[in-house]
Amino acid sequence: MMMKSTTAFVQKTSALKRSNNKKAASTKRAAAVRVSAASEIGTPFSTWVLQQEMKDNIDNEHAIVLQSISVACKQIASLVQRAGLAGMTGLAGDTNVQGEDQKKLDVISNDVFCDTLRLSGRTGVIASEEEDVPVAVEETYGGNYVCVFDPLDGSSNIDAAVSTGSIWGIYAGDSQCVPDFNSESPAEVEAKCVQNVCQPGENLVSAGYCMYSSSTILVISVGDGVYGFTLDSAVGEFIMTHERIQIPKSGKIYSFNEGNYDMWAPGLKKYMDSLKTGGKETGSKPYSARYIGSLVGDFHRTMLYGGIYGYPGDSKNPNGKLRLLYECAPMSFLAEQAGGAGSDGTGRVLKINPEKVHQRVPFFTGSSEEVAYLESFMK
Ligand code: FBP
Repeated sequence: MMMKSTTAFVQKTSALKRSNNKKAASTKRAAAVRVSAASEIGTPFSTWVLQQEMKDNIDNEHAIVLQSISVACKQIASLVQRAGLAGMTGLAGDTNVQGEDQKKLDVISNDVFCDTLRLSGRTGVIASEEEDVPVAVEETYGGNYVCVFDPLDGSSNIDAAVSTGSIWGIYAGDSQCVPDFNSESPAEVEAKCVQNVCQPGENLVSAGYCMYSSSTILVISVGDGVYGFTLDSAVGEFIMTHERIQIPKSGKIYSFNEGNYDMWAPGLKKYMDSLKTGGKETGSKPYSARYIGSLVGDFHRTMLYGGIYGYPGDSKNPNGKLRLLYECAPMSFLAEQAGGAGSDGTGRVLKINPEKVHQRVPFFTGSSEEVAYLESFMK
């Protein structure tokens, strides 16, 4: 009897234990599901874009423009990867409006971006680093979004297969300023296009870049945090790998072309010298220098590791080298959305009102404390 009741008791408790374990396991699974539901890592880009629309961060027209840009980036990623194999390295034989020798891939990437944006039917005006003037899109079915872009940044690195990238910014079109092809002269249409694109960065409704490197990574913000998507070539889709990126508040990495040091202003030279003795914590370990020579590559590393990237003005180029509209403003939008900063040395780049489409500005971006420290030498 005793035995029987003990066995029964043991069986009962182990059954109880089993069911408790089962319950515990299912609670854990439920928790895991909840966690995975909370974390968006693994979300395909196209799904994320639809989710932004459901959150009213963007409208359907804007969603279509973003999807189109992701397609253009996939095409450029494949072109860049095959450049050496397909004879697409070297010069195209022309110069762009900046007087720079165009690389073959500069021209091809520009065509890819222009065609994809035009055929999306949702852009009204597009402006590119490789186009002299902004172009009014005739195939617009709606949306009138304005897209400014650098189709292939860091072109000096292409032939060496070092990181390059595409950069873009999107503005809402100026409804008072829609070009009318029927009644307006080409000059009037062009003037309206320039007015549409020459908007301060704080008017941006979204911005992003795509880095072509050991991985192809698309980084974007629609004004509600910064997200990163890595191209999974097996499925041909960008998959979320970086969620709500936050730039570390400070970081001991600087990224400047110090070859221009002698042409810099005394304040900037003093700043650069201070980094070699620990910067704001004098006597601490010196900053490390990292410079790929491609804004997208240097910016992406700065987003993840912290530190500062800078392209100052100097005695030869008082406004530096980088273009406000399609390099500095989009990157400043992303930096600020990630808790960092984008400055011209004295104030926010996003506040600057562009006077010309290809206007250059001195540019400093990265960790908020590092940019503030630099600015303290520039005022
Ligand atoms: P483009 O390649 O689009 O003209 O961009 C300018 C750029 O290549 C940046 O990507 C880079 O940070 C910088 O110029 C490098 O300039 P430098 O060779 O003078 O250091």
